Amino acid sequence: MIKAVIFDLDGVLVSTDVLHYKAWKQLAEEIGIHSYCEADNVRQRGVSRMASLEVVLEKGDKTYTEDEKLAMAERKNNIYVKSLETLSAADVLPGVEEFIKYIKDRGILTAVGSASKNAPLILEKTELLSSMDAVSCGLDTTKSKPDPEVFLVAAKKLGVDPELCMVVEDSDAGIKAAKSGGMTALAVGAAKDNSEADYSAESLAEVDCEKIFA
Ligand code: B16
Ligand code: MG
Repeated sequence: MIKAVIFDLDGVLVSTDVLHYKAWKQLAEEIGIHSYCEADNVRQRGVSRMASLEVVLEKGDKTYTEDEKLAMAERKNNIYVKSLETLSAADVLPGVEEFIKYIKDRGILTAVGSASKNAPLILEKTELLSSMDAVSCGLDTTKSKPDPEVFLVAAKKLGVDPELCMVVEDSDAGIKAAKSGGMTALAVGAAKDNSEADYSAESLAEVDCEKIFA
């Protein structure tokens, strides 16, 4: 029986991956790395900001100090946050509103479990914040997915046992995190073919809710 659903943010509720990509691309160009491309961005999905920076730096041949890396991550974040200015409820992915209504009508609790330190800002701008009973994000955690920390913090904030939580994820690292945290996993989008997931669908609009919650 599922008592709570914990949603990943980027790629599940809203598609900010293109904005992340554009900001990393701008930073890469600024530091003379011209080969960073969209295929590299796929490896940054669900991964922390500093780990994402390493994906960019791998494409160059220079080594940097920790302080230089922190400054680059901050620069990228400033570009990214600026691009979030125009984000609105219109950017919420198809099926999200209906899925949240379906589970809330059945008394199921909702939370977000996202690696992003910008999750509260994104939830506010997309008007999803009021639909969530708890938010667990990069500000609450020290370990990145596939570590289950971000989802375990969400379950704790909700007061629900991990075994009674279902995670919705679009990254393989996130599915691994959900399973190692003892949770049910619903894979969508890029992770839909992940064999570790208990359920899968193209997007939240395509989920067979009766099968999962009946
Ligand atoms: P920030 P998710 C993740 O969001 C993104 O997929 C990933 O590309 C990004 O590096 C990470 O958040 C950290 O984001 O720099 O805003 O703290 O999929 O876990 O919701
Ligand atoms: Mg994601």
